[in-house]
Amino acid sequence: MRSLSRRKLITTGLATTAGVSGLAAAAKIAERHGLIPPDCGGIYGPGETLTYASQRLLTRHSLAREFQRNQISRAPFANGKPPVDPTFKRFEAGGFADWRLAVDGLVARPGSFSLADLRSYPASRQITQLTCEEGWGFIAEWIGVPLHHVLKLAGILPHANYVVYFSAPDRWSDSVDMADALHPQTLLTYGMNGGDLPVPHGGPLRLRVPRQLGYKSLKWVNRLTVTDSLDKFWEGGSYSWYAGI
Ligand SMILES: Nc1nc2c(c(=O)[nH]1)N[C@H]1C(S)=C(S)[C@@H](COP(=O)(O)O)O[C@H]1N2
Ligand SMILES: [Mo]
Repeated sequence: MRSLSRRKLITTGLATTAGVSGLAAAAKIAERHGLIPPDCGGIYGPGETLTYASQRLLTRHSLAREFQRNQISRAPFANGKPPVDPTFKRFEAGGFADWRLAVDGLVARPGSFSLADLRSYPASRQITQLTCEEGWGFIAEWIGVPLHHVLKLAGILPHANYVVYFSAPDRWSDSVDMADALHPQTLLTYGMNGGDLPVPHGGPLRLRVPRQLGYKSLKWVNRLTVTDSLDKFWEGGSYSWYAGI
Protein backbone atom coordinates (compact mmCIF):
# COMPACT_ATOMS: atom_id res chain seq x y z
CA MET A 1 0.00 0.00 0.00
CA ARG A 2 2.70 2.38 1.03
CA SER A 3 4.82 1.85 -2.04
CA LEU A 4 1.71 2.00 -4.22
CA SER A 5 0.68 5.41 -2.96
CA ARG A 6 4.27 6.60 -3.23
CA ARG A 7 4.33 5.38 -6.80
CA LYS A 8 1.04 7.12 -7.52
CA LEU A 9 2.39 10.31 -6.06
CA ILE A 10 5.54 10.26 -8.19
CA THR A 11 3.58 9.42 -11.33
CA THR A 12 1.01 12.12 -10.72
CA GLY A 13 3.87 14.49 -10.01
CA LEU A 14 5.58 13.55 -13.27
CA ALA A 15 2.44 13.99 -15.35
CA THR A 16 1.40 17.25 -13.69
CA THR A 17 4.88 18.71 -13.95
CA ALA A 18 5.14 17.65 -17.59
CA GLY A 19 1.84 19.37 -18.31
CA VAL A 20 2.36 22.50 -16.27
CA SER A 21 6.02 23.33 -16.60
CA GLY A 22 7.43 21.13 -19.29
CA LEU A 23 9.17 17.83 -19.78
CA ALA A 24 12.54 19.00 -18.48
CA ALA A 25 11.09 19.60 -15.00
CA ALA A 26 9.42 16.18 -15.04
CA ALA A 27 12.78 14.69 -15.98
CA LYS A 28 14.24 16.20 -12.79
CA ILE A 29 11.65 14.38 -10.68
CA ALA A 30 12.43 11.16 -12.53
CA GLU A 31 16.11 11.63 -11.83
CA ARG A 32 15.50 11.96 -8.11
CA HIS A 33 13.86 8.53 -8.20
CA GLY A 34 16.49 6.79 -10.34
CA LEU A 35 14.20 6.49 -13.37
CA ILE A 36 16.49 7.78 -16.08
CA PRO A 37 16.93 5.93 -19.39
CA PRO A 38 20.33 6.02 -21.15
CA ASP A 39 18.97 8.19 -23.98
CA CYS A 40 17.95 11.00 -21.60
CA GLY A 41 20.08 13.63 -23.42
CA GLY A 42 19.37 15.64 -26.56
CA ILE A 43 16.13 17.08 -27.87
CA TYR A 44 14.07 13.93 -27.29
CA GLY A 45 15.72 13.16 -23.95
CA PRO A 46 13.11 14.66 -21.61
CA GLY A 47 10.31 12.92 -23.53
CA GLU A 48 12.15 9.59 -23.39
CA THR A 49 12.62 10.07 -19.65
CA LEU A 50 8.96 10.87 -19.05
CA THR A 51 7.83 7.81 -21.04
CA TYR A 52 10.23 5.46 -19.29
CA ALA A 53 9.69 6.83 -15.78
CA SER A 54 5.89 6.79 -15.95
CA GLN A 55 5.80 3.34 -17.58
CA ARG A 56 8.11 1.90 -14.95
CA LEU A 57 6.05 3.32 -12.08
CA LEU A 58 2.73 2.19 -13.54
CA THR A 59 3.43 -1.05 -15.39
CA ARG A 60 6.51 -2.65 -13.82
CA HIS A 61 4.60 -5.89 -13.20
CA SER A 62 2.05 -5.80 -16.01
CA LEU A 63 1.85 -8.63 -18.53
CA ALA A 64 2.05 -8.48 -22.31
CA ARG A 65 -1.16 -9.72 -23.91
CA GLU A 66 -1.24 -13.46 -24.65
CA PHE A 67 -3.32 -14.91 -27.48
CA GLN A 68 -5.17 -18.13 -28.30
CA ARG A 69 -3.59 -20.87 -30.38
CA ASN A 70 -5.99 -20.20 -33.28
CA GLN A 71 -4.72 -16.61 -33.45
CA ILE A 72 -1.15 -17.63 -34.35
CA SER A 73 -0.14 -15.99 -37.65
CA ARG A 74 -0.05 -18.42 -40.57
CA ALA A 75 2.85 -16.82 -42.43
CA PRO A 76 5.07 -14.91 -40.00
CA PHE A 77 7.41 -12.46 -41.71
CA ALA A 78 11.13 -12.75 -41.02
CA ASN A 79 12.74 -9.33 -41.21
CA GLY A 80 16.11 -8.87 -42.93
CA LYS A 81 18.55 -11.56 -44.01
CA PRO A 82 19.94 -14.41 -41.88
CA PRO A 83 23.59 -13.91 -40.90
CA VAL A 84 26.29 -14.56 -43.50
CA ASP A 85 29.04 -14.55 -40.86
CA PRO A 86 31.31 -17.62 -41.50
CA THR A 87 31.51 -18.54 -37.81
CA PHE A 88 27.71 -18.54 -37.62
CA LYS A 89 27.54 -20.67 -40.78
CA ARG A 90 29.86 -23.23 -39.14
CA PHE A 91 27.66 -23.38 -36.03
CA GLU A 92 24.63 -23.81 -38.28
CA ALA A 93 26.27 -26.63 -40.28
CA GLY A 94 26.89 -28.43 -36.99
CA GLY A 95 23.24 -28.13 -35.92
CA PHE A 96 24.27 -25.49 -33.35
CA ALA A 97 25.65 -28.24 -31.08
CA ASP A 98 28.57 -25.92 -30.27
CA TRP A 99 26.50 -22.74 -29.84
CA ARG A 100 26.98 -21.20 -26.41
CA LEU A 101 25.40 -18.38 -24.48
CA ALA A 102 28.07 -16.59 -22.44
CA VAL A 103 27.05 -14.77 -19.26
CA ASP A 104 29.43 -12.25 -17.73
CA GLY A 105 29.61 -8.90 -15.94
CA LEU A 106 28.05 -8.41 -12.50
CA VAL A 107 27.39 -12.09 -11.76
CA ALA A 108 28.82 -14.33 -9.08
CA ARG A 109 29.39 -17.22 -11.52
CA PRO A 110 30.32 -16.07 -15.05
CA GLY A 111 30.23 -18.90 -17.57
CA SER A 112 28.35 -20.21 -20.53
CA PHE A 113 25.39 -22.42 -21.42
CA SER A 114 24.87 -24.76 -24.36
CA LEU A 115 21.47 -25.09 -26.01
CA ALA A 116 21.19 -28.51 -24.36
CA ASP A 117 21.75 -26.82 -20.98
CA LEU A 118 19.03 -24.26 -21.73
CA ARG A 119 16.61 -26.95 -22.92
CA SER A 120 17.15 -28.91 -19.71
CA TYR A 121 15.63 -26.11 -17.59
CA PRO A 122 11.86 -25.74 -17.04
CA ALA A 123 10.43 -24.45 -20.33
CA SER A 124 8.03 -21.58 -20.60
CA ARG A 125 5.74 -20.87 -23.56
CA GLN A 126 3.79 -17.83 -24.58
CA ILE A 127 1.64 -16.84 -27.56
CA THR A 128 2.48 -13.17 -28.03
CA GLN A 129 2.70 -10.61 -30.79
CA LEU A 130 5.97 -9.30 -32.15
CA THR A 131 5.42 -5.74 -33.36
CA CYS A 132 7.95 -3.92 -35.51
CA GLU A 133 8.31 -0.17 -35.08
CA GLU A 134 7.37 0.05 -38.78
CA GLY A 135 3.85 -1.13 -38.00
CA TRP A 136 3.72 -4.78 -39.07
CA GLY A 137 3.73 -7.71 -36.71
CA PHE A 138 2.81 -11.34 -36.16
CA ILE A 139 1.58 -13.62 -33.42
CA ALA A 140 3.61 -16.74 -32.63
CA GLU A 141 4.12 -19.24 -29.88
CA TRP A 142 7.56 -18.79 -28.34
CA ILE A 143 9.21 -21.51 -26.29
CA GLY A 144 12.22 -21.06 -24.08
CA VAL A 145 13.61 -20.54 -20.62
CA PRO A 146 12.82 -17.39 -18.66
CA LEU A 147 15.82 -15.06 -18.64
CA HIS A 148 15.46 -14.76 -14.84
CA HIS A 149 16.17 -18.50 -14.51
CA VAL A 150 19.54 -18.17 -16.26
CA LEU A 151 20.38 -14.96 -14.40
CA LYS A 152 19.67 -16.66 -11.08
CA LEU A 153 21.94 -19.57 -12.01
CA ALA A 154 24.70 -17.06 -12.81
CA GLY A 155 23.96 -15.18 -9.56
CA ILE A 156 23.19 -11.53 -10.28
CA LEU A 157 25.01 -9.20 -7.91
CA PRO A 158 23.01 -6.60 -5.95
CA HIS A 159 24.26 -3.56 -7.88
CA ALA A 160 23.08 -4.96 -11.25
CA ASN A 161 20.83 -2.50 -13.10
CA TYR A 162 20.75 -3.73 -16.71
CA VAL A 163 21.25 -6.77 -18.87
CA VAL A 164 22.99 -6.12 -22.19
CA TYR A 165 22.55 -8.82 -24.82
CA PHE A 166 24.62 -9.37 -27.95
CA SER A 167 24.34 -11.04 -31.33
CA ALA A 168 27.86 -11.76 -32.60
CA PRO A 169 26.67 -12.92 -36.07
CA ASP A 170 25.32 -9.50 -37.07
CA ARG A 171 26.99 -7.38 -34.37
CA TRP A 172 23.82 -6.10 -32.82
CA SER A 173 23.21 -5.54 -29.17
CA ASP A 174 20.57 -4.04 -26.95
CA SER A 175 19.72 -3.88 -23.27
CA VAL A 176 16.86 -3.96 -20.78
CA ASP A 177 16.55 -2.86 -17.17
CA MET A 178 16.10 -5.41 -14.38
CA ALA A 179 12.29 -4.97 -14.40
CA ASP A 180 12.21 -6.43 -17.92
CA ALA A 181 15.17 -8.79 -17.41
CA LEU A 182 13.47 -10.48 -14.44
CA HIS A 183 9.96 -10.26 -15.89
CA PRO A 184 8.28 -13.69 -16.22
CA GLN A 185 7.50 -13.16 -19.93
CA THR A 186 11.07 -12.30 -20.94
CA LEU A 187 12.36 -15.54 -22.45
CA LEU A 188 15.51 -16.91 -24.04
CA THR A 189 13.67 -18.71 -26.83
CA TYR A 190 14.89 -21.74 -28.78
CA GLY A 191 11.48 -22.81 -30.14
CA MET A 192 8.71 -21.23 -32.19
CA ASN A 193 5.28 -22.61 -33.15
CA GLY A 194 6.14 -26.12 -32.02
CA GLY A 195 9.51 -26.52 -33.78
CA ASP A 196 13.05 -25.26 -33.37
CA LEU A 197 13.34 -21.49 -33.70
CA PRO A 198 14.08 -20.97 -37.42
CA VAL A 199 17.34 -19.15 -38.24
CA PRO A 200 15.55 -16.27 -40.06
CA HIS A 201 13.60 -15.63 -36.82
CA GLY A 202 16.73 -15.68 -34.67
CA GLY A 203 17.54 -19.36 -34.22
CA PRO A 204 19.16 -20.98 -32.44
CA LEU A 205 18.52 -18.46 -29.62
CA ARG A 206 16.58 -15.25 -29.37
CA LEU A 207 15.72 -13.02 -26.44
CA ARG A 208 11.99 -12.38 -26.53
CA VAL A 209 10.96 -9.15 -24.76
CA PRO A 210 7.21 -9.10 -25.45
CA ARG A 211 6.52 -5.90 -23.49
CA GLN A 212 8.61 -3.87 -25.94
CA LEU A 213 8.75 -3.33 -29.71
CA GLY A 214 10.23 -5.98 -32.00
CA TYR A 215 13.71 -4.52 -32.20
CA LYS A 216 14.30 -5.29 -28.51
CA SER A 217 13.77 -9.02 -29.29
CA LEU A 218 17.33 -9.65 -30.45
CA LYS A 219 17.97 -12.59 -32.77
CA TRP A 220 21.03 -14.93 -32.64
CA VAL A 221 21.88 -14.06 -29.02
CA ASN A 222 25.19 -15.48 -27.82
CA ARG A 223 26.18 -13.29 -24.89
CA LEU A 224 24.64 -11.53 -21.86
CA THR A 225 26.45 -8.93 -19.80
CA VAL A 226 25.02 -7.78 -16.49
CA THR A 227 25.99 -4.20 -15.67
CA ASP A 228 25.27 -1.28 -13.36
CA SER A 229 25.56 1.32 -16.13
CA LEU A 230 24.98 1.51 -19.89
CA ASP A 231 27.65 4.17 -20.40
CA LYS A 232 29.87 1.70 -22.23
CA PHE A 233 27.04 -0.05 -24.06
CA TRP A 234 24.46 2.44 -25.28
CA GLU A 235 25.61 4.19 -28.43
CA GLY A 236 22.43 6.12 -29.09
CA GLY A 237 20.93 6.12 -32.54
CA SER A 238 17.52 6.64 -34.01
CA TYR A 239 15.60 4.15 -31.85
CA SER A 240 14.32 4.85 -28.36
CA TRP A 241 16.10 2.72 -25.76
CA TYR A 242 12.80 2.05 -24.00
CA ALA A 243 10.19 0.79 -26.45
CA GLY A 244 7.33 -0.29 -24.18
CA ILE A 245 4.05 -1.26 -25.83
N1 LIG B 1 20.23 -9.66 -34.28
C1 LIG B 1 19.17 -8.98 -34.77
N2 LIG B 1 18.01 -8.98 -34.08
C2 LIG B 1 16.94 -8.30 -34.55
C3 LIG B 1 17.01 -7.56 -35.76
C4 LIG B 1 18.24 -7.59 -36.47
O1 LIG B 1 18.39 -7.01 -37.56
N3 LIG B 1 19.29 -8.31 -35.94
N4 LIG B 1 15.91 -6.84 -36.20
C5 LIG B 1 14.93 -6.47 -35.15
C6 LIG B 1 13.69 -5.90 -35.67
S1 LIG B 1 13.73 -4.27 -36.16
C7 LIG B 1 12.51 -6.59 -35.65
S2 LIG B 1 11.04 -5.86 -36.05
C8 LIG B 1 12.48 -8.03 -35.32
C9 LIG B 1 11.89 -8.83 -36.46
O2 LIG B 1 11.72 -10.17 -36.10
P1 LIG B 1 11.45 -11.28 -37.19
O3 LIG B 1 12.61 -11.32 -38.13
O4 LIG B 1 11.24 -12.55 -36.44
O5 LIG B 1 10.20 -10.84 -37.94
O6 LIG B 1 13.75 -8.54 -34.98
C10 LIG B 1 14.59 -7.66 -34.27
N5 LIG B 1 15.77 -8.35 -33.84
MO1 LIG C 1 11.58 -3.67 -36.44
